[in-house]
Amino acid sequence: MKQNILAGLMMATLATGALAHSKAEDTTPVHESTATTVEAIEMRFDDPMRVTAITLTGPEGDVEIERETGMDAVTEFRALPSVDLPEGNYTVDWRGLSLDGHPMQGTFGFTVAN
Ligand SMILES: [Cu+2]
Repeated sequence: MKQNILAGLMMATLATGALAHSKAEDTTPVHESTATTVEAIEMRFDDPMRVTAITLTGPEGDVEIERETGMDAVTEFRALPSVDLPEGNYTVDWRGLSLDGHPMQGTFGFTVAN
């Protein structure tokens, strides 16, 4: 019984710790916005984040993007699409590690319409 309570407390603490980190709420393009052109994919974090993986998926599948930001933990991440994005809906998926080692992930989407 006592062990169950302890386990429950530890779970709650872990969950709270992960939730305490800000996600990349502040992005370029803005989540659910429509843009005519997209020159850069940007994400801003309240706490430094080491972005370990990022993908851009469009109407024709994965789009190659070139990281300007390396593998250091940063509050501002930037990557550039390697081609002009055709019209359609796009999703950015990223994974990262916060400074204290918590695995984080997020997603945001936008539309390109000329
Ligand atoms: Cu943490």
